[in-house]
Amino acid sequence: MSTPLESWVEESARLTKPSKISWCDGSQAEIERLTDEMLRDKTFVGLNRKTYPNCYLHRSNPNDVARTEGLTFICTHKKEDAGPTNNWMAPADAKEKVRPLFDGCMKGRTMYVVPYIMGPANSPYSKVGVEITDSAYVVANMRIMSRMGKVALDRLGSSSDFVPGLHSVADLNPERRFILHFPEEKLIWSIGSGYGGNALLGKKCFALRIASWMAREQSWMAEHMLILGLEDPSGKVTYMAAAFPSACGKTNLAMMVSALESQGYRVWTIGDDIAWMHIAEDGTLRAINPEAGFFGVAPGTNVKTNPNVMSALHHDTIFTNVALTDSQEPWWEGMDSAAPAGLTDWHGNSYTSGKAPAAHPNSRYTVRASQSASISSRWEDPAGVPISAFIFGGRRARVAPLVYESYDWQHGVFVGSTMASETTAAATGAVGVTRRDPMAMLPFCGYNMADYFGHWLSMGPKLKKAPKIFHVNWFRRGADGKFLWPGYGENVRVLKWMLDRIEGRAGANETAVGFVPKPNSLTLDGLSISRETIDELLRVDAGDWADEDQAVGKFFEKFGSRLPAALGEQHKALGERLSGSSVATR
Ligand code: GTP
Ligand code: SPV
Ligand code: MN
Repeated sequence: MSTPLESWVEESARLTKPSKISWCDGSQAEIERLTDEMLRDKTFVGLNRKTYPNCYLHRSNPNDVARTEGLTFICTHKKEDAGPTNNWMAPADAKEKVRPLFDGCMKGRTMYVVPYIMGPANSPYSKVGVEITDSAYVVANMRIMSRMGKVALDRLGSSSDFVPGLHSVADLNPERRFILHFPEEKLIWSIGSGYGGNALLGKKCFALRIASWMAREQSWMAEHMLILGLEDPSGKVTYMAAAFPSACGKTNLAMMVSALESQGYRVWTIGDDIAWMHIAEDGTLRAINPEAGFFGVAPGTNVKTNPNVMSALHHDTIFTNVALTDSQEPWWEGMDSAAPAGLTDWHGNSYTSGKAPAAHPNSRYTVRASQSASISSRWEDPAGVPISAFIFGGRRARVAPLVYESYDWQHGVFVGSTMASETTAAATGAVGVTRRDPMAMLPFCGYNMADYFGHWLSMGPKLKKAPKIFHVNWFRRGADGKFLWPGYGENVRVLKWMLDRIEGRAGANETAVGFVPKPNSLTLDGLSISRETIDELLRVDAGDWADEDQAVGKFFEKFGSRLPAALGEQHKALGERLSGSSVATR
């Protein structure tokens, strides 16, 4: 008798017709063999062995450098269950359309079977997935990003409790690229891309799209959130989870070197992209990081902005689509002030300054989380860490103040559901366009977003003490077009204000959108920033917010009667506060 996993592997092999099947055990010998093969077939370029031991550069096909949201589908029986913000196909139609593309797609190639655990190997909250792929690069990345190989097979045993994901790079033709999710049967099919979230199926496909569906069924949360611990001078650590859209600062916030370290405030990393959160028996919300590594944005990363990751990247790291110096070291825009002479761009061509960037704007590094000096001693705690605050945030040149606090859980869910952000290079398409991205989950919610809002609303009251909900914006710009706030390690000042609010210490002014800090309640010592700049950062502009209010109304209309009534009421209340028809005090 074969196990459910063996049956699915056999069935997949009959369809894709590989010349060889390789079951990955995650061992050192295995990765060395794969690395040798990838160096030989030029999938990998070896980096400087002295300064970057065990580090490799991968150049992906130039048509395959970011997630492709337009080619990503949620395949449910009823279209309404995918909702107005997702692309939809009926499961039978999707399979009929895409099965022929898988037919024989692995001819002459090796099929790798990659069992993996999302979450610490010994956590009751962790889950097993198995990815079938014909990409050795995917295998190498999955080995860093998840607990991969024997450990996962041991956890699975002969059980059918795993999320299968079938992946092939096929011919990398965007015309024949599909990222399909079947949440009703917990299945993933991905073809035609070898990049990041399209191909590392444990990440966005399983840990967000499929898991968000499971989480709603089972009363937990799967969110596009970093998890950090803020240590105070007494040594007490308060855990916070923050949802910012792709390339909007999660990794950097989670790994920051605190500007207030001399005052005893430090930040510890639990996770940088995804949080799975369950209600524990004591009524707290417990978060685990389902991932084991960071697939982080390279451009803008340097020894000042993120020293922790910069030192982590000096060994056992995969770089994708970065530039290469003449001493075989990785390079990207924002690493240091000027491009060194003799640079090779991400296409592998000699670089000429002033033209296109040397590194792709969505170039990335893949590195084990344990390699960061900022990693929390509790990052693999099987019970998770208790969350005291949620932080929503986006990239907004205007409108959103540096930080504000919601009035209560319901209002906080409204704040999250109305989040907006300027688009980035993390997905294909125009960059810098403001769009609604609720809870940073627009591209990742595996079901109708109206139901997702309802799920959020229902979670707060189930908790003994619901986390406070804040909103931040590190990206507000002044009249000169420059960022007003220094960001990065200085963001700890905002985290400290949140901690002080949680503990009832910090002052705030009530505005129509929420509580903003009294300027003197922010710890600004050691930072040279003018009072005018702080005032501008905290300003709630009536005109901007009137426009915002309208945009929210339009966005909510998409969901029709499926939108939870509480959000309609929150929207109405915001309108009233903005027009001054209700007094500010509550
Ligand atoms: P994904 O991995 O795509 O989900 O992105 P992320 O949310 O983890 O974003 P990340 O921390 O990698 O930051 C993306 C870009 O924003 C990088 O170029 C950073 O340098 C820049 N960035 C991050 N934090 C700040 C900040 O506080 N201020 C400013 N100005 N830029 C920031
Ligand atoms: C994101 O786009 O939010 C990422 C990168 O974290 S990817 O894994 O490509 O989705
Ligand atoms: Mn992300």
